[in-house]
Amino acid sequence: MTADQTACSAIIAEETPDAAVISNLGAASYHLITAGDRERNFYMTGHMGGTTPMGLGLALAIDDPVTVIDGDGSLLMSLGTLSTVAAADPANLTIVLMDNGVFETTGGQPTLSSHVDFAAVAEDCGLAAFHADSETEFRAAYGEAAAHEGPAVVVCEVSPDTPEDHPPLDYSHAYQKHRFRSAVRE
Ligand SMILES: Cc1ncc(C[n+]2csc(CCOP(=O)(O)OP(=O)(O)O)c2C)c(N)n1
Ligand SMILES: [Mg+2]
Repeated sequence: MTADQTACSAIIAEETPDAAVISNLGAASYHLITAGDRERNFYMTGHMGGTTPMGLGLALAIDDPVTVIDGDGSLLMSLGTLSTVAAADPANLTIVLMDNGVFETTGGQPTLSSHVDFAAVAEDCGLAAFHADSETEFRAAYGEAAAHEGPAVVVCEVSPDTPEDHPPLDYSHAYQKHRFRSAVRE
């Protein structure tokens, strides 16, 4: 079974309305904006492997909850970040890994995600880890992860979608940076 990524993105805003949410480039951002644009959303653009590191930096800088929505291909590019997150131990950071098994944004080429047990890797790094493969499971797992007293990872199995089904982001980088920075400083 797999969860609907747009529905899970909406659940994040419902369960943690105050959270600053940083979404991976491409599909994760398209799903998040389809679920509902918020000033506290930051849509990563351009590079893979930087979403969780950026979330870690933000979580260390602010007291509000911070949620990262990462992709399997992108997290595999910076898997060591999980050990850095565990060492830094920010209680306000939740990492959601939307695992669709492919590089959805660039056309669905397979990643090596089926070779990796992300929850086990996170736990080996010292993080709490949860798993979900339906919207109902995701709501429960995300709620537990966000309430957890240390950083936590939620691995959510989702079906690949077609990026063309989602509207493109219509923001300049500069606009987005200023909007997000103002929102998290309030
Ligand atoms: C360093 C780097 N390599 C390749 C790309 C091209 N690229 C953009 S998104 C993407 C796929 C990302 O896959 P994943 O993290 O699994 O997210 P999904 O698209 O499946 O949501 C690729 C290969 C890039 N932007 N940066
Ligand atoms: Mg993927």
